Amino acid sequence: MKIESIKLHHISMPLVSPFETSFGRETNRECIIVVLHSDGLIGYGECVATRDPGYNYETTGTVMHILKDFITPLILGKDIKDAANFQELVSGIRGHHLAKAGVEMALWDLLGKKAGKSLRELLGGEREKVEVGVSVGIQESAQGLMLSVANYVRQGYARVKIKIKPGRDVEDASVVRKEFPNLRLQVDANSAYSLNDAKILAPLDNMNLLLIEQPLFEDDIWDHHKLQERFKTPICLDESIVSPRHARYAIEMDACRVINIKAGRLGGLSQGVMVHDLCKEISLPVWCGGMLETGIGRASNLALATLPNFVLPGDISASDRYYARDITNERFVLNSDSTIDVPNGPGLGITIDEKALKEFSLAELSFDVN
Ligand code: OSB
Ligand code: MG
Repeated sequence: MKIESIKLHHISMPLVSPFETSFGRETNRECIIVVLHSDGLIGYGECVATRDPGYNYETTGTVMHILKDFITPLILGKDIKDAANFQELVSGIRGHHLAKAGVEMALWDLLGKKAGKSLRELLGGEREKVEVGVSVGIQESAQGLMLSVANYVRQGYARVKIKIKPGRDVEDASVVRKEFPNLRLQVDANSAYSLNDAKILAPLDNMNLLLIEQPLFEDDIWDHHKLQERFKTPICLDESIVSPRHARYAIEMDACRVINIKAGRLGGLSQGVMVHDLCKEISLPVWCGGMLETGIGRASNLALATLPNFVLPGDISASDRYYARDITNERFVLNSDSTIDVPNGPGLGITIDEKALKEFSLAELSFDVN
């Protein structure tokens, strides 16, 4: 596909409610939307970097910089065959996975539209709908958290993840567990603990949690091994797994028993599929993580989560859990069995609400072949 033009939209969308994690609180979600033109077709992608470098070192600012000054010159006017070809072209750029993944997503959308196939079909996914859960941010109090969880359970979410941080961990989890003894429940610390202070997490091991996500620093795969040794609950890595190699390291070190796959963090859907395949070989369960995506990224996550080894529910909630207004015309809704239908139109299977995109726009950049 010859890339004839590239458009970058830096947008900010109001969340229906603030989302608080161990690294901060977001009331608006910023991200970068990538638009590629080729042969009369338009491909859309989403770079999931946020305004602040809290989850990852990348930000909407660094993504704009890397896309404008490094990725665009490498791909504009080029004929790109597939995702592997794209990865080869950008292989000289170290890191900046969130930036690369947004472009790769737009390329997949184009490839699907050209072939008349959905992204699910291109990736080889099997299911028409995927099991999902909801990720609940840190609330004012443990009681407030319980009420928030109750509200999501009432809506039909059969799996709930709660965010934890030092001072808001064991009690929060135990209040929720008491109220919902049979709920599929998991926690996510977003790297808020060191191996030393992880002692305080010990009671979590007796709360029948599905998993404990990323308790330690992102570059601490070895310490996660030490922690996993002491816990019967599976440790799940998110931030630590930035490439298929890191997935292999974590597996070889027995640093986790579950992996959260995010195409953004891994540098693209193609890398997400590689981690999936690696884990499938040894029956290590994976699930699809989320980054409060717009309808674009949500469609991509749903397609990825149709691969067979996504055996745990993903952080892919219904559109109304995040945004009153989205930039896609399609809105994703929760089915009564805690699943969401996977789009089956060509590519990502979504269309853009241009008016919304414009209204949420903070800045825009365009690059054309002459
Ligand atoms: O760690 O999984 C995470 C959101 C932003 C950054 C990191 C994370 C999250 C979530 C939200 O947990 C998942 C979602 O999109 O619903
Ligand atoms: Mg996480």
